[in-house]
Order: sequence, then C-alpha cells, then structure tokens
Amino acid sequence: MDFKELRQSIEKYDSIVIFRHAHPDGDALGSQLGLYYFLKDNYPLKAIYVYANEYFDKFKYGEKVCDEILKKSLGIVLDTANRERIDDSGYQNCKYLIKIDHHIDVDSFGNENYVIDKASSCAEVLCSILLSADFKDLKISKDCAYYLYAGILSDTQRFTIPTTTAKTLEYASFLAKKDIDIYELNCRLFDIDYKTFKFSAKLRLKTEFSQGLAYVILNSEDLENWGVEASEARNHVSELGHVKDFKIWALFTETSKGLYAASLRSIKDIAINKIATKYGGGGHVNACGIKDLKLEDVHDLIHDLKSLINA
Ligand SMILES: [Mn+2]
Repeated sequence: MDFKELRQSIEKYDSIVIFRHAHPDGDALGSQLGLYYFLKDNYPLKAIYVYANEYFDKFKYGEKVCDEILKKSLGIVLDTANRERIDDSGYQNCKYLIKIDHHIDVDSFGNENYVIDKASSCAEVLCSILLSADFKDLKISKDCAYYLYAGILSDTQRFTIPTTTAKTLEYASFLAKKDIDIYELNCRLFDIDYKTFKFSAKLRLKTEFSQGLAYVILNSEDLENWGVEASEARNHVSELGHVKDFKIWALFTETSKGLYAASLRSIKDIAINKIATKYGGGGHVNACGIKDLKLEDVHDLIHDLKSLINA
C-alpha cells in the first residue's frame, strides 16, 4: 500500500480532527494520541484536535469540536470499522474524511481508506504508515511512540494473542527505542484496583463451562448488585481467557430491558466471526461483539458456539 495521497491530504489541510470509536479502548486512544503528537510535532502550524465525546479513565483527553472548525477540517477516523461506531456523529461535518483501521473493512466510509486487517492494532497500521517511504522523513517523538506502543500493547494483550506477529514486535522495538517508559505504561494500562479484583473473583465463580465453552450471563440485577456498568463489565471478557479447557469464552450483559450484548473470544484455531455476523455482530476472527440479543438468542448462540467447537 502506498501513502502518497494520504500525505498530500494531510499537508493540504490547516486543521485536522482525529476521531476514534465509541467506548474507546487502549488502541483507539493510543492511536488517536499517537497520531495527534505525530501531526503536532511535524506540522506545528496546523491546528490538530483530538475529538472526544466520552472519556476513558486511563487517558482523559480530547474535546468536542464546533461545526465551524469541522467544516474546514480534514477528519481522520481511527480504529473504527463502521460509521455508526464513530464517537460521535461530528465526523459528518468534516470537509474530507480518511479512515485508518485494522478491522475487516465492512464500511469504506472515508474519502480515502487505509485498512490493514492483518495488523494487530490500529496503532500498528499507523506504524506501517509513519515508517513508510512516504512519511519516513518526518519525526516520531517520544510522546508519539509512547501512545502508539500503548495501542499495540492493548490490542495484543501484551503481545500474547494470535494477531501478534514479527512485524508487530519490530514496530514495538522501534517505538521502545524512543526511550518510552514501558514499565510505567504497563502499570497504567493493566494494573487493576481492588474493586476490579473483586469483580474478577465473582466473574470466575459465575462462569458456566461445558463442551469447551465458558460463559457468563450478567443480568441487570447482577450488574446493579456488583456496582458495574454493562459496557465496563464486558471489558473483562479477556479475564476468561488463557484457560486450557476454554476454546471459546463469552460474556453477556443485559444492556436494556431484556436485551443483551455479547463479547466473544476464541482460541486461534476457531474462527467466531461468521457466527457473530449471523447474530448481527462482527469483529475480528478471534474477537467479536454482538448487540441487542434477546435472551432466547443468547441461548441459541451458546448452542451454536458449542456446535462450532465440537464440529
Ligand atoms: Mn483496535
């Protein structure tokens, strides 16, 4: 892939607004802030904005940008497969839009689209771009490196999941050479508080397991008793991973009366994205999400996942 047109588009606009997906994770934020520092460091005369409608407690940054600014700006949307998931609809007002992502390209909503679905993270896609022939005369600062590393580390779960490749590690090594504080970043991203520690214990106790499938269904009452929001609870699906007996693991949370959202994960050999699509969701080969499932759909899905494991 060449990035000449991307470079031209970036240079053409005096004002650039960087977007991410709703309920941002470490990759959405790391990519957004990494690109922010890259653009700010190399184009000090441009106005660069980190667009945020909602916040993430580990990286509290960003702002809403008014329509007058959006109307003259280049918008760059990161880590977001489809337009409905962008945080938020402000992107529609941008003069020109670029998508940079690593999810399967289901919606080419940009005027330009740069999608590498083999990349571990959007931050890795940004590394491919920023280190390419079209950009390599520009500087990658310590701040930029720190946040890109955060994005890679988050989406690869510390370089442990199948999306981690030699390329991922090469980029991580390049970024680490910028003298970033790897220990501090790991603590910031992954150290848990006491409340989360207790939550994990309850989650483990509530886990059902049969025929290779581990799952937890949390209804509104559970969530209220445990004092967690549904979306926050679903972030803990990875805690069900790394168990030898589990081939697929799933966390279901009741998001509104009678409707459930699912977070699904699987071992490398089992692709779950087709089943996720069947139920109106999507994502990666081994990591998917589904929204608005009725309880009977949840049970059908559990049945389908078991069949898939035992096929
Ligand atoms: Mn990502």
